[in-house]
Amino acid sequence: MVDQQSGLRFDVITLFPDLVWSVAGCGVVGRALERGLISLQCTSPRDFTHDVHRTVDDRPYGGGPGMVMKPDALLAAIRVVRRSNPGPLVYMSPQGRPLTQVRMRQFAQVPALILLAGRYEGIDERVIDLEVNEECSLGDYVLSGGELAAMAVIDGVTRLLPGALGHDESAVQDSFTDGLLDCPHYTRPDCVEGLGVPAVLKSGDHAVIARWRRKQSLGLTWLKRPDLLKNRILQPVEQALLAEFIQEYKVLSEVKP
Ligand code: 9WO
Repeated sequence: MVDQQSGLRFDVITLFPDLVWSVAGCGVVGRALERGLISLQCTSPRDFTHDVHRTVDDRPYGGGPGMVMKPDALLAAIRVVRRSNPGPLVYMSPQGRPLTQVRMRQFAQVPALILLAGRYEGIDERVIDLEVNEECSLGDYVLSGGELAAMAVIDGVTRLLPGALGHDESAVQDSFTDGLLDCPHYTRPDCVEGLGVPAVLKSGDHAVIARWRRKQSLGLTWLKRPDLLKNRILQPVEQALLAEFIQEYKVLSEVKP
């Protein structure tokens, strides 16, 4: 049973548990594990094989290059994990629905998740039919396996859990909490190879600073990720800030080119 005290329970089904653990030991996820905010278990389908070679892959029906993850050991591993993890099984693959910060926030609300990391050219489709609750993608590119994608989910979800970040870190003001890109950040020294810090950030006027940051977020989203603004209705205040940014940007690009 899921221990309520042990926080969000992650199970990763993977042929490379060492890879998962090597990533999980570091940073925010490592600390969350130490503090019991999350728990993590890895299960390898290889431990559910019965032949001497511990075979987990086989040639694809229909021919062609590459191998496919065999369904038998994989299904056995999934069913053992399901006995102690009641969460949805998420298969990480480029065929999945693109992950978003909204989905990360939803995952952070569930008590348990099972992440399936494939290898080779993929898993037998019938495992998807029988056991996969959701297929998720990080983006339109192919990795050599789903482990790093599974770790991206664990990382993105863990940092949203209450108490996962230190006082100085903040999950509230990041990129995408608001559907916009983050504003630029600066720290000491005041001058780096001739480049200074926007004066407003040294003004001490928190209202003016907040306004500048909002304007930068809107403006940089307009410049770098206009797709994010497409399906979004800007408040009148935001409209005005973006208009200001665009005006300044046009003036700058007239003197600069
Ligand atoms: C290989 C491949 C080759 C040519 C055209 C399409 C292709 N897709 C794949 C493929 O999906 N390989 C996978 C390797 C099988 C499942 C696990 N692997 C994986 C997962 N690679 N990349 C991911 C992944 C997961 C989530 N978000 C981005 C990438």
